[in-house]
Amino acid sequence: MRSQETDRVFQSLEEFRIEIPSWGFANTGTRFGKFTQAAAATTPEEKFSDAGQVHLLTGVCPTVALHVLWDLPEGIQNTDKVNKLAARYGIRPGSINPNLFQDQVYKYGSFGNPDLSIREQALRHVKESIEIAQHLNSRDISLWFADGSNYPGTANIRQRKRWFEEYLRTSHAALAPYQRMLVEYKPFEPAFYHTDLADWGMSLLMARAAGPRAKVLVDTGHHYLSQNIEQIVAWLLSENMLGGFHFNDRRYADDDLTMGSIDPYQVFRIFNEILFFERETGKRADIAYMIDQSHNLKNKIEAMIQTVVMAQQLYSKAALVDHKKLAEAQNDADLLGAESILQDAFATDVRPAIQEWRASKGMPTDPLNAFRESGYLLRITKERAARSAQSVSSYA
Ligand code: LRH
Ligand code: MN
Repeated sequence: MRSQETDRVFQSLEEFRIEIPSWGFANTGTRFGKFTQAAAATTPEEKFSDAGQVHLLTGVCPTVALHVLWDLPEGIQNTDKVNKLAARYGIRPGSINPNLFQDQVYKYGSFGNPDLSIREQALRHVKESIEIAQHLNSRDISLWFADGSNYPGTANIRQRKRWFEEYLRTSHAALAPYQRMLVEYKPFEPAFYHTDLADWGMSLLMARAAGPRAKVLVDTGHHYLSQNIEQIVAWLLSENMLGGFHFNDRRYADDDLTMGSIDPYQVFRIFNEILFFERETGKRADIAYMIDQSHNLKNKIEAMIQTVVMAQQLYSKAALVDHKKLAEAQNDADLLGAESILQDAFATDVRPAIQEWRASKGMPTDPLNAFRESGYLLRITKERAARSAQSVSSYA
């Protein structure tokens, strides 16, 4: 007979799914360089293969996020191949990420660029990305804009805001009825004076201006250290404008470290606000849980499995919070009572219950260990060593 606690862990794991990023399997670095890994994925097929392994071993990441220029360099023409890869490796295309930051033409911005022809080029890329998503039966178009400026006075911030409203509205009109547009914000980098979509309020206003199927995407690394991210999450839920997350962790800025590696209680507090909202409203929030990390030093597949396992632990800990008792303690201003309800749930070791759940699903109780024993890494290291040795390691 399972304990009530174990039942809650089981129930939470039944509903929790998280999307993994194709770029998490590729060689990535910082401006100081890139330390290449022989086993890194460089082709869309290798990314689907690695993502398929993570889903096979964990069972909870059925979709992989794709970045258009990196995974579909020929655009629409690549969609048949991608659909075949999805079928072969047992993982479906997830959110589609247009790339409006890599091309030289975007030096002074994309939708915010003073040059009309470049704004129009950016719009064509977003529209093609929406069509690609339709060919892949993907629901979410995940938009992040590097647009901004590096020096005071060099940008008309209000004019750029009007252009963003216009082009996001036009993009929204191209969405199919089942699709959504997720608008991500970031306070700085690569722009270091102003960023056009710098915080949750700006993304919320832009999403509202774009249309009813536009929501806000919260990348946990895109906040100043002193910001209360779970309060932003609570407000976006209350406004019915929370569309999804890019989970990662950081000590300083947008470090894109593995989720829960620095501040696991932060993620727990976010999940707690979401489950509290769902318990209070009695309805599931329509949220895309996604990972957005760059694994510069850790083995990329192991880091991804570690992240999915950590996400399951933090989500099921949050599921142990008794929200009825919490609401009573809050109403009674019982500070210690309310606080300890969260701390007790967070301190609960849910790993035995999670392993029991995996066993009940016929999945390996320890996915990371199962991966290490699978021999997959050895095989791909041999297969890929020659190619990845060619990839450049220096930034400049
Ligand atoms: C920008 C960002 C965005 C992605 C990129 C890989 O910092 O978070 O979501 O497109 O990382
Ligand atoms: Mn992101």
